[in-house]
Amino acid sequence: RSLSVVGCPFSGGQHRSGVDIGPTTLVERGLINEIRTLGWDVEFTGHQAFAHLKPASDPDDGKLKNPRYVSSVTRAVADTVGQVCKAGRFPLIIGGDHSLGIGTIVGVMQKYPDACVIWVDAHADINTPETTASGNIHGCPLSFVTGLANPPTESFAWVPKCLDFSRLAYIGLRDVDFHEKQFILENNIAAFSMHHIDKYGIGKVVDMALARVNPDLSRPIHLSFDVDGMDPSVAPSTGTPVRGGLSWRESMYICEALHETGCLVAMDIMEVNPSLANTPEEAEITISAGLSLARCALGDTLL
Ligand code: DIR
Ligand code: MN
Ligand code: MN
Ligand code: MN
Repeated sequence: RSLSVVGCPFSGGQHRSGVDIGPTTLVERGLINEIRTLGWDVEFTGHQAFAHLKPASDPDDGKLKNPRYVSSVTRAVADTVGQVCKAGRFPLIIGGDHSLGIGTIVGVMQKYPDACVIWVDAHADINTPETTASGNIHGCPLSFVTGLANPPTESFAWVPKCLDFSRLAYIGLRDVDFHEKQFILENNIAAFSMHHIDKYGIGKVVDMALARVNPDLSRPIHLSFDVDGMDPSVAPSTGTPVRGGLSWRESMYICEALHETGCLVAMDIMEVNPSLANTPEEAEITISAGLSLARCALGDTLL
């Protein structure tokens, strides 16, 4: 069991600075050792360097903000993640904002073209360049990789359509834009909101999500975890917190249950932004949450 930590200090997919110190902080707080303790052979050779990819000028592409920078960075991340997967290693990608999901999904699909994606998030992140109200690309990655917007725009012409709607499941949704709801319904995407978690409990919801996208556990699983899927009481230091989210245990349960399938091949931990904390305790609990999500997905057991 070998794993590479891919640290992605990047904030260009949204407007709040500081999410780029998420990965550096997680590593400073002991991420690498915690994973080694679980028995993994961990490779970490420093965070990805993106500064040289930043263009001198990056005017909006339609509504999209920082299009060239986000495109170059996510393309580089796709290459790195693809190489890690092809080397038979598990990529643990730590962000950074969720536009990085473009790169992580494209990279994972290079090695595992039939993988399914479990997207844990308060948001659906499936706006197109036309429907985005914010212009922030972290609200768009799933429209790019599913081909809903294909090609997304000139600046993202390199992005392949690599994820079928039938292989995508959401857990934790509670702040979904009007057009995103239409896309989810029209394309019959498996979507489990907080309402479903209240109604059925998290155990049943994970089972139902897997029944939709991986019924006989024959497909590899890529878990993309946006920490704003968690309730702000347990993950407050993030750019777009939304009330009424996953509890600490519900969040950890998702990771444990996906680990138990034996199908997990990649994981993203995104949108940790320690600089947005109002108090040191807020940063502390959010970082602890990120570390704990990683441990639970990588085989830490309660007993
Ligand atoms: C909103 C917010 N749907 C947008 N998305 C966020 O900007 O497209 N995603 N915050 O994480
Ligand atoms: Mn997200
Ligand atoms: Mn989100
Ligand atoms: Mn949204």
